[in-house]
Amino acid sequence: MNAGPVLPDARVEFPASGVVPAPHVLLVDDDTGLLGVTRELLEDAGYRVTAAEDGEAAIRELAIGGYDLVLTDVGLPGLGGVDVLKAVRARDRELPVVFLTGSPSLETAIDAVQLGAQRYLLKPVAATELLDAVAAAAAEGRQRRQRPSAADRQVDGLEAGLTRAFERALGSLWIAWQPLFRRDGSLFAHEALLRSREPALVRPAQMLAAAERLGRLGELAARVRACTATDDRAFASGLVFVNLTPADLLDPSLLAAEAPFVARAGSIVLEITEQAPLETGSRLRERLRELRAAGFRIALDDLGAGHSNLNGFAALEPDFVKLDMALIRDVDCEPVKRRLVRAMVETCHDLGIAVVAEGIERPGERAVVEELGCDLLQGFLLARPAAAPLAG
Ligand code: G
Ligand code: MN
Repeated sequence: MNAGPVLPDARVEFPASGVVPAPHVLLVDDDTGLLGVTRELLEDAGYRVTAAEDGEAAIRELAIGGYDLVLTDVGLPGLGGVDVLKAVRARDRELPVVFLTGSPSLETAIDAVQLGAQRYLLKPVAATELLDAVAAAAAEGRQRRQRPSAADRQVDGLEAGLTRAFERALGSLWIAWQPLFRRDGSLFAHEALLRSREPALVRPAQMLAAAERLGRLGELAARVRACTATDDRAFASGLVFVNLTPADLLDPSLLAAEAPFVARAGSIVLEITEQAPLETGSRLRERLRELRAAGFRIALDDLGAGHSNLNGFAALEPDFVKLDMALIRDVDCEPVKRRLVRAMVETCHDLGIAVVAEGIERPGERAVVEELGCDLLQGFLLARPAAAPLAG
């Protein structure tokens, strides 16, 4: 560690303090003579410098933080420059590090490159070369800091991938139609069910989750309504049930005069599911009045599912109640479910509400819901959702 840097005659100019502070350099060298000369060189060039005489002192300084650049000798006693670089990288992926060595080895050079050291300088180094390397590393570091971090970029990348998948799903959206039958077996209506051809978001729940994450639930719902309302086939054979969230219910575009959905209102039943608590104030009452005036009918969906409660009965005053498939499943074998369905049907009929039994899969379930007075039947046993609605 002989010849120190030759003093330069040019100064690096930094903006006046108060705007951008001068870069703060952590300078690490066990050769105190060289440390002093280099420090003076950097300070004269406008840098703030803190000196450390060994790796341990350097790591303590790094823990305190506030550095813009590290300039370190490689051959330190004890912890070496590579250890200092590892300590830097453990806390900061972007902090620039410049290595200085009197005895270069392939091993430390490889470590330095792998750990992202910006420069590898050989002693003796000319003052201008040192200052150029430090200035370039500081500028690079500043630039990297202004770019989003690796983690931010990763999140942005996932978000962009999700956006692309969601848009492909919207573009390939289609409606599956599942019939609802009267007890005598005649066709009464179809439920419109969201589907897409995008492999990453095939399940409707995945598509809804993506829309929620991207803040595009309203857009998705509007697309479902448009696709539903423009398919004449289902309307030719009866009513059409469409799923809405409580938020969709308040969406102004639902009643937009030019929407094909509104033109069909007299044939549409809005199924409201209580995944999110229903707002029960005057705003909802007023909205329901408007929707009914336009011709829509209202169904309370998924009654008896874990997330629903009985609040919707009073808040919506529905025309239809759909008993959730959780309640229908094994209703022929579970006396408690049978009692619950009986009580629900009785209450609904008292209030003039028609009851739909959803998710019927077995003949035993069908027999019991019919016996208990359910008015309408839906489920895989009767018909699976399909690309084409049944003809009336
Ligand atoms: O929450 P909602 O009731 O709108 O859910 C309808 C969903 O239930 C649709 O995705 C439809 O495919 C599904 N479904 C309809 N009938 C049955 C059934 O008999 N069994 C099961 N497991 N799912 C059904
Ligand atoms: Mn439904």
